[in-house]
Amino acid sequence: MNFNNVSFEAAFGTFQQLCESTVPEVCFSGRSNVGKSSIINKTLGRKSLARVSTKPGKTVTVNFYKLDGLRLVDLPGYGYAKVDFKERQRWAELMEGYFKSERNIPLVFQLIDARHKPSDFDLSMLDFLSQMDIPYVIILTKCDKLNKSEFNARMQSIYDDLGDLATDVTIIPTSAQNGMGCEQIRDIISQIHDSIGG
Ligand SMILES: Nc1nc2c(ncn2[C@@H]2O[C@H](COP(=O)(O)OP(=O)(O)O)[C@@H](O)[C@H]2O)c(=O)[nH]1
Ligand SMILES: [Mg+2]
Repeated sequence: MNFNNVSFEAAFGTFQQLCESTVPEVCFSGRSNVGKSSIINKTLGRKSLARVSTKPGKTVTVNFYKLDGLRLVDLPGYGYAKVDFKERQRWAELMEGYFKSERNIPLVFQLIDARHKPSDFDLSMLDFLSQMDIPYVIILTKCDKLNKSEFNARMQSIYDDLGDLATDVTIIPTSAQNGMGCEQIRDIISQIHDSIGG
């Protein structure tokens, strides 16, 4: 698979605007500021394909990237405290609309900040994905911010924290700063690419 064959395709602010699901869509989901755009950039070896936010919670859009016969989807972040009710409503409609419109979604990468236990939002997102029967892989972000003992402790407790939601689920510790875990993310995307005969 050719990871250089990537480009921005489109951004959508409402569910009604979403373009058709013509190719398999591999999603990146997680709360605002967790590091979705950063890990997409690092995984693809692009400095600024996906916009890294300086102000969290600003972009409530679904962003599509074309990648060699697949689509990568940067989903809008959730759970940012300062976003008002209307924006939350818009977020919920966009996400519901996205996931419930018969799209071809072979996998969701669910991002969780490695420095903290999964939030209630993270858990309900995983619960939603399991109920929808959408396969997911968990990406722990910003591992460079942990020292060795903090990192080990987090890796020890993450399966307990997630309980049933982590059964048979791959968990990848990553860093968009030093590239940790990005090769494993590329491998998973490659496998999906190969399985569709692209
Ligand atoms: N140290 C460190 N900072 C990160 C990492 N990933 C993201 N960040 C920072 O976290 C902030 C939010 O990142 P962004 O990718 O925009 O998050 P998004 O809202 O989930 O797309 C930015 O300031 C990034 O530079 C990482 O792996 N390590
Ligand atoms: Mg982003």
